[in-house]
Amino acid sequence: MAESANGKAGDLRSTFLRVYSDLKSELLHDPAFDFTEDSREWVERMLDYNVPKGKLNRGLSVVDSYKLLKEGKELSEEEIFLACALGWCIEWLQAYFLVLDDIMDNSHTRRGQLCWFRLPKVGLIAANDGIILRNHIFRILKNHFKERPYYVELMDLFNEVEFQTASGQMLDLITTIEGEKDLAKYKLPVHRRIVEYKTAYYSFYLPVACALLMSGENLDNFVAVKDILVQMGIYFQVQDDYLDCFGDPDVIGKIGTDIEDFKCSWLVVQALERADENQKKILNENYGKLDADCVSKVKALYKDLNLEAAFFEYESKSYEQLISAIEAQPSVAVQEVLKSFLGKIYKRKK
Ligand code: GPP
Ligand code: MG
Ligand code: MG
Ligand code: MG
Repeated sequence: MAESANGKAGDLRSTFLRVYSDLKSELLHDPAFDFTEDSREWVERMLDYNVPKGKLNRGLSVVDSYKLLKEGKELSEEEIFLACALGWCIEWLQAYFLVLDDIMDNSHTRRGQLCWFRLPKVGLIAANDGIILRNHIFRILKNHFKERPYYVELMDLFNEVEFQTASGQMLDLITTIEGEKDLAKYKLPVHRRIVEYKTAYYSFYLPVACALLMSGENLDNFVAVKDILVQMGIYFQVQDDYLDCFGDPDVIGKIGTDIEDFKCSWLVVQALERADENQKKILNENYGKLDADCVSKVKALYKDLNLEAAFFEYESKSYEQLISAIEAQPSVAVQEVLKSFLGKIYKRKK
């Protein structure tokens, strides 16, 4: 296993997927619970549906980052397994967030299939499945990291990041409360705060922080790295907001709901900055309505205001700023970790 995973990217992916099967099998035979046949089948189906179907960027980044921090040294089979297991903990965290986020956002599809809660047999059982997914993270950590010197740090990291994400999600949700909807609140700093917390910490800081802990580093010494990763996470969520409206659902695997949901999306913030009084009126009348005609009017306005061009400009500017911040980092290995991460998301279409 070590040989192939030290080699090409395709091999790493298959190694990573093998570790998924190992972890799943352990969880399905967890001695802390006396599984019935039905419950074991439920969990297996729920995991296969929700955990390994994404791009796996976050999870694979733990392994990539760990390798780069080891500066070309061959990794042992055990190190590869552990880095993959930590990567999977992040994929489990992501599955947990997405299962619940899709209920909260009233979404229809995710990763090219119906949202889990939309399956007739599932419904609100999905809420408990989210809790199970969350608990699996700590089962995996306990099974594989309990004897490691960084075990407590690792648990603390997952807890802190989960708290930040749930708090960001709260900000995202409370801006859309029925009866209090007010587009005048939607300014760039409000958007920035939401996306920093709901996306950046778990998607960008967490994978690198996991790799750093595994390498024996103290996270307190990486505040500047954290700051760059948070900036990258904000850029990533702006892309997500853009793709929600302008992406191809067949490519991104989900149908956007931000307009219907009255979300404080980067696009609506930009539209409000550029709109004249008449265009503001169109937004006020049509944004946040569960009606295809209203959604079309908002999308037509986004086109009139040339938000696609505004996004491309934001994208190049963010890229340049990130590259110069990365190149100011003293460690070349750290620079490589950050550049590899940025390379995976720059100009993404999904
Ligand atoms: C992305 O928001 C943020 C999350 C998935 C975090 C959810 C956090 C919870 C505590 C449930 P989004 O709604 O824009 O994502 P997407 O476009 O993928 O639905
Ligand atoms: Mg959401
Ligand atoms: Mg969502
Ligand atoms: Mg989105």
